[in-house]
Amino acid sequence: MIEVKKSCFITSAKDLSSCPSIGVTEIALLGRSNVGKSTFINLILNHSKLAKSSSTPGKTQLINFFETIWHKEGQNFNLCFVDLPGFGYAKVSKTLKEEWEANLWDFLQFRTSIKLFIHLIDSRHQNLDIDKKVFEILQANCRADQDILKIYTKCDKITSNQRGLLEQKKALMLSVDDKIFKKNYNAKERIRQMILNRVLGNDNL
Ligand SMILES: Nc1nc2c(ncn2[C@@H]2O[C@H](COP(=O)(O)OP(=O)(O)OP(=O)(O)O)[C@@H](O)[C@H]2O)c(=O)[nH]1
Ligand SMILES: [Mg+2]
Repeated sequence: MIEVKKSCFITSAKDLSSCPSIGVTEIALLGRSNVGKSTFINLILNHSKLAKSSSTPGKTQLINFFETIWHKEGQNFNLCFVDLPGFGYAKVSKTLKEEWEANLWDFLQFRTSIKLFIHLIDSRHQNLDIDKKVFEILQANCRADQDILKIYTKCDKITSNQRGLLEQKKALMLSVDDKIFKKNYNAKERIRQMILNRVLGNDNL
């Protein structure tokens, strides 16, 4: 089991130049606005309100950094989760959207401490063009020391048959409600384990 020993908010930044200096291994959360990125951080870090989530899309407007220490088999792992504003949020002005998207790609391209991109997909809408496009761009731009992980969110909103299909495909699933999963399916532990495997594969922490 992975134990989450400590988690805290570090800072917010509006663009690449105002980000904190590069330190520990970073994991960036990507996905459409409202897909559950901030909620994901709270669930995975066992914290109810570390990242601010909201039912109103467009809640996260800055790049937010959260550091954590995970413990497994006598070893500590220092990680930093980066909560990003969602893409595809329709209600902001075109100029603001373009400005933010340029900032986002700048950040993703030049923030070399990011070792893992977690691409969150709403389990109810698994094949949206915007997600396909983002995944393609990530794949095309991923460096050799970086990896991508797809995770399906809001799995309480799909049927158990649909969850079964995702499980057959070995997809990672998450939900605010753990009880919807079968007894032997520990969603958070699976995800933490996969995150650690991916970053350890890329980086000698
Ligand atoms: N039913 C259900 N609701 C969820 C789940 N995860 C997140 N939500 C809800 O979805 C809404 C959006 O969640 P956020 O975590 O704020 O989403 P976000 O991707 O950070 O959104 P932006 O910051 O706007 O890009 C909130 O009302 C959450 O409570 C889930 O697993 N199940
Ligand atoms: Mg958010």
